[in-house]
Amino acid sequence: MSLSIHPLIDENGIIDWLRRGPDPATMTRRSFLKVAMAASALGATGLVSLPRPARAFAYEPYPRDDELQTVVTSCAHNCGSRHMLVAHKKGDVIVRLSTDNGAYQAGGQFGFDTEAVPQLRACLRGRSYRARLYSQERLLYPMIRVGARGEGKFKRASWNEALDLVAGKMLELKEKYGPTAILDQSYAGASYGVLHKSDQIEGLLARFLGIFGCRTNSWSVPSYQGTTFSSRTTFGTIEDGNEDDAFAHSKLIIMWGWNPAYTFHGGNTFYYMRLAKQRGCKFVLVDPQYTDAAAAYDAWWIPIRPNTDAAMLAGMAHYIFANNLQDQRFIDRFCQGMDAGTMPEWAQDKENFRDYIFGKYDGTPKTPEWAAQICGVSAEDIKKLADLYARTKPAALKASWSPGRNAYGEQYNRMAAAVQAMTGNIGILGGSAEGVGKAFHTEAVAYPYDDYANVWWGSIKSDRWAHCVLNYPNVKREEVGLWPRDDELDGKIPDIRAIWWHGSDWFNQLTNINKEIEAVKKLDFIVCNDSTITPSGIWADVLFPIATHFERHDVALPWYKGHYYIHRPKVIQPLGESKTDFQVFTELAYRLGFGEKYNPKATRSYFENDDVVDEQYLREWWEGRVMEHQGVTMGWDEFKKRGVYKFELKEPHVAFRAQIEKGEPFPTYSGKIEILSGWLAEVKDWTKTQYGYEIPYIPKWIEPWESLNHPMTKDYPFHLISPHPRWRTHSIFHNIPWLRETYTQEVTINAGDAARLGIVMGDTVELWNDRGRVVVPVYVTERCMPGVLVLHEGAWMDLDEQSVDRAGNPDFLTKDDPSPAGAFAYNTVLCNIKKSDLVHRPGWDQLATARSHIFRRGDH
Ligand SMILES: Nc1nc2c(c(=O)[nH]1)N[C@H]1C(S)=C(S)[C@@H](COP(=O)(O)OP(=O)(O)OC[C@H]3O[C@@H](n4cnc5c(=O)[nH]c(N)nc54)[C@H](O)[C@@H]3O)O[C@H]1N2
Ligand SMILES: Nc1nc2c(c(=O)[nH]1)N[C@H]1C(S)=C(S)[C@@H](COP(=O)(O)OP(=O)(O)OC[C@H]3O[C@@H](n4cnc5c(=O)[nH]c(N)nc54)[C@H](O)[C@@H]3O)O[C@H]1N2
Ligand code: SF4
Ligand SMILES: [Mo]
Repeated sequence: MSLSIHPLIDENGIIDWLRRGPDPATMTRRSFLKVAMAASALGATGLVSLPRPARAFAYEPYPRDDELQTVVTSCAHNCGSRHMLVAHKKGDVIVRLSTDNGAYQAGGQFGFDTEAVPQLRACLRGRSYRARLYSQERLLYPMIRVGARGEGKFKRASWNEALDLVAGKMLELKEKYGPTAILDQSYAGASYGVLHKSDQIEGLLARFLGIFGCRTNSWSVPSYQGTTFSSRTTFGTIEDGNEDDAFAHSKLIIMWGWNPAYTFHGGNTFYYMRLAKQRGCKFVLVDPQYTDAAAAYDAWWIPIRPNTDAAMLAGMAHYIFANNLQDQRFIDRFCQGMDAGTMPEWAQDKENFRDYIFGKYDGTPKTPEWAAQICGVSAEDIKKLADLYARTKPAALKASWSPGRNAYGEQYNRMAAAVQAMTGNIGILGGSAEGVGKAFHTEAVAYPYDDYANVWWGSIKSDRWAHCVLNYPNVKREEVGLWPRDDELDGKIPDIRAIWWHGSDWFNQLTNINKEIEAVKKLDFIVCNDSTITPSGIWADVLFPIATHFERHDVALPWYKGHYYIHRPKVIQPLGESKTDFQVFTELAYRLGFGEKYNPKATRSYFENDDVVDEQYLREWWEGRVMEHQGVTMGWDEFKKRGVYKFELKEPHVAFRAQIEKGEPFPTYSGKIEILSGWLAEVKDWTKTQYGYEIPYIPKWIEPWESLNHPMTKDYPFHLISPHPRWRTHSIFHNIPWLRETYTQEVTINAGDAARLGIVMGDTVELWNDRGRVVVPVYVTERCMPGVLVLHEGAWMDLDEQSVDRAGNPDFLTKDDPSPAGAFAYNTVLCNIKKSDLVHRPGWDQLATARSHIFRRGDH
């Protein structure tokens, strides 16, 4: 069997991605083998042949290391980190993957691994990458939909046919519906390379559609829009992060909605936190669930009702002020609006934070007792934590993004920043101002990034696209978070007729999928660029097969934290007929008449050979930016030989060190940490801003639209949160059998709640609310607080005839209502749960089996 013929294709050249065989849940081993044999027999008959056969196949006889060639590269993707992968290949086949061993960097040798220059060792996802590279779900040639949209039936097409179809449709859509007809849903699937970049702002698609003249932009970021809003407003920048190694110097680390054992934020976070532990650091976790990170560091767990964090932080602020534990010198020097003494001249009639906390304006002092009623944390614990934090120096309150993925997420992050500032833990080693937490500044773009980049004619909150499509033209600008313009298009609701997915599986990953399904039916055209079929791709009209980062030339960037670059050569030739996104957009640009403008270093032959041009872009970037701006003396050729460049910093990078130590201004309007925000205080008409709704100019507690304190708990008594999975990068890796063997998509419930509902470990349950219904196995534990359910994001949706999702994707239950600062309210969800007879399927990519839960069943 060879990948030159897709093993799942039928005699008419049609792949039916969704109907690949019997249900694994009901399949015996015997019937499974029969299906597997039938599938390989079909592949072997060779009904369709390719012009250029792809010779790669993963399971050739296993060669020894001395027969293999070693190539340094890295993972890509939006996974929370960036580690080295070392490909060991024979001919054009990767037969093994390993990782950093200290020997690849300049001056390093095998085993080299220091606090200043640690190894970049891959996690289990990275190490299983070969299974993704050579998976059955790889797209090997362009495909055009043949069945109904979403039915999953596609037919193979030639590149010429597919490109012509797309170029023709683009012209037609722009002509008929104007410059907002195509919605750009490019996202971070490939953001962390410098050349082959997918991204809402710096990405290849944004510039392509921008030059073409038809693009609606999606401006809000699922990860942390509330948090970015807070960081920009309070500190004037999202670069409020320390590098990982700074954690090793903390005496107290408060993991606030942060589980670095699962959800990576940086490449070596765990290592540095362990060093802190060894040096006597105390750990606290504020989270509805007792996480593995808390277990690893023996943290004091404070279970909190989801989305009530801003209230608890306000209660802490009250305790600190009331006991005069604040760092008043720091406040007086660096803060605006923390108290009456730090109010600027122009704001004498405005509220200040301290008086808000003491209840001067609304008659409600935000005491620990007041907070306790809201968060379910005792007043004693709130005081104890506030006392510990205020008296321990240096202390890192790491306010992660998840609690900010909430209806008023920006208030949580602004409140956390106020508490970080009042204790003087900003700009000092071992403290923390995070927030977004972006740390070391890398040079991030190697392709033309100019006046044409990120041009748009309409720009909306990303989670409001379905609302926009379904209600067009009767939509108010604030409902979709329309970004203001200074031309005649201002206020014009985009007439969205098409979507383009590039580096995103957004149909599976945004909120309220059932509403998206309604909206997608109204669209004229959908294109998906991806290297595998995805749950989004199933709904596309055209699938462009994209070469993975093993099959193209690039340089990898760290993810928010990390100070290094990893070379990513073309390790193997692209599988099947796949091309890079840059090749696809360049060729389309030629067909639409702006090829040279789009890719100025290329000629049209780029579609056949990208090597020379990509090398030119990368060399120019290295020599002109990295060497020029970052003091690197290693040349491009030497970097390529090594595969990695690690910066060695004189001291750990700490955000705002210069502001605190040297008195440089913060990059805000006032030059101070803006607890009272000057620009927020000035807004007159919120509907004319992209936010649409009022945002208070000091941090405040605002009740979210769904929570355990809401009357809706009568029908939906559980608060669902959906953190990020350890075993996947969102939806990526969901189809990897090796990883599936280690976990199952399951919902976590408190043991007391489960007992009350007659649910035991391993039962199949259904979760539902007004928006949708999903089926999953259940995990029963004392480690989750009562009233809370935990279901990880990213499972590949798998609908039955009644629109029930058998795979357990939480985004059938999440809500797409507009949150003022643009936060995605993924964690603001009420639902109910019961034992179910419905079938759970780990996913329609059913070769991947998930069996681990079977062995954990309560009755075994
Ligand atoms: N319920 C719930 N839902 C959530 C979240 C949550 O907390 N709860 N979190 C949200 C967050 S923070 C995020 S960031 C989103 C992530 O949402 P997505 O970005 O949609 O998620 P991924 O699964 O990473 O999908 C990226 C896709 O890009 C593809 N890709 C990778 N490299 C390339 C490339 O070079 N070219 C092309 N064309 N494609 C490529 C991958 O194959 C993959 O299909 O999910 C969000 N969804
Ligand atoms: N393994 C892995 N790592 C990843 C990713 C991935 O997909 N897989 N994705 C990356 C991306 S794109 C992002 S955006 C980041 C996300 O990073 P985070 O936002 O930090 O991560 P989450 O996993 O959503 O949530 C972390 C913790 O917050 C808790 N939590 C949820 N809601 C609340 C709440 O209301 N209050 C409190 N106090 N705690 C709450 C959860 O129980 C969980 O333990 O992770 C990155 N890292
Ligand atoms: S954390 Fe990310 S970059 Fe690192 S090995 Fe895992 S998937 Fe790859
Ligand atoms: Mo994210």
